Amino acid sequence: MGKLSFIVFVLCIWISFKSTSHSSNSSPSSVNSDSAWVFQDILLDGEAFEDPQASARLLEYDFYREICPEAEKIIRTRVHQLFKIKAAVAPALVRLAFHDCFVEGCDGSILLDAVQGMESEKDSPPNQSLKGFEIIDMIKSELEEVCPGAVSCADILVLAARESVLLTGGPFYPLNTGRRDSTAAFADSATNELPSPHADLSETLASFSSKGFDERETVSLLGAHSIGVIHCNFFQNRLYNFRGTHQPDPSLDSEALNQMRSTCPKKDLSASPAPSPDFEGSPLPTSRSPSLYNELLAAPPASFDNLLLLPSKTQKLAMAYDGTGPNFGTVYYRSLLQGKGILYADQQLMAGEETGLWVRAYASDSSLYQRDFALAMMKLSNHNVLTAPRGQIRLNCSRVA
Ligand SMILES: *[C@@H]1O[C@H](CO)[C@@H](O)[C@H](O)[C@H]1NC(C)=O
Ligand SMILES: CC(=O)N[C@H]1CO[C@H](CO)[C@@H](O)[C@@H]1O
Repeated sequence: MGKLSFIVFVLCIWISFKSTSHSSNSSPSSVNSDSAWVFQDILLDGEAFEDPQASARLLEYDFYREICPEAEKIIRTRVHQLFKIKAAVAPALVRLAFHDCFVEGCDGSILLDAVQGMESEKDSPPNQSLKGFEIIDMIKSELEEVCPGAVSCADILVLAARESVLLTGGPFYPLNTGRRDSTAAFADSATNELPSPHADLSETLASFSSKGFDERETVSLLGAHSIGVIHCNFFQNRLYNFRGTHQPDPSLDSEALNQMRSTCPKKDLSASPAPSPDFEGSPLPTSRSPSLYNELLAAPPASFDNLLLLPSKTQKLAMAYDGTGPNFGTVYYRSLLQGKGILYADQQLMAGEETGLWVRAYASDSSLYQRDFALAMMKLSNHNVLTAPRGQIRLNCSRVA
């Protein structure tokens, strides 16, 4: 099955190259000159930029083959090593890439620190619990030693996320490279556009559709919740006081309710701040506390069983779908079928006819899910990318060069 999916991907890429050469009306013998033509077309035709996937045609297969041939291997090796020490790096990196690509495209803007005159996406409420910045920084430093100024932070991020998906049992998907880094961050967009864990189905669909994802793709992308943990803050209201009713969410299965209540005891709501809207759940309740990298260095090697649960302090205050390995995806969709979705936004997928159909399909057909998830991740990773001469290659992912 893996082989078949791979062939499908290679076909997709081949088709996209083919359509590229048709649209540019130039000789199909040279991909490079085709790209140059397409590039001109796009520059001349401003409307092309309204298609968030248009610039992705300017990415190339193995873009770094000459300027930094070891780049992809270094990224892969580092992610594998860190994952062995602490598997929580995988969901952290997938989530980081999602947050980057969803807001203004995959341009590394999420990685920028705030400076005078520019707020950081990191500091927008949905980013409060993001982790993994240190990992990207570490990989970047290594790449800077090997081939200075060559590899973009945006590419490092999507490639690291791909390795993470693969390591947790998800599919491989091919990625072209050549993304460039933004020279600005988009804190307002990050606050307003990221989907919320409390969103109902129509809000979730509207949010994904504004980025060009249809219902099928939305359902498959949400399957990323298979991995990682979700802090109680993000669903506490469903357990005790759903929409001000002082009752639990009626769509929640009673067995799941009891289990979730014992993990997340009732707390004095007046004392706690409203949870920040964060679609991807939260590995940690507070802001950028101890760096994940430092935690990694301090942590003993994790076994595959406990590796998803992040720092012990918060272990008891979070739930997970435990969908790694062969369970990637299917456990998540099966739990939705049983009314055991952790986030309201997850469970809402059962509230729509078409989305419910895809939940059912993915729950029973893991290879269909792997294929759809791979295609959706490719699309996400190509969303609104920056290619030369736009953007830049940062030397330090945390600041504009
Ligand atoms: C990258 O930039 C940030 C913010 O300016 C700084 O704190 C950090 O030390 C820099 N990292 C390296 C490796 O120079
Ligand atoms: C990880 C990170 O930078 N978190 C920040 C998110 O935004 C809040 C403010 O909205 C900051 O206080 C956090 O430090």
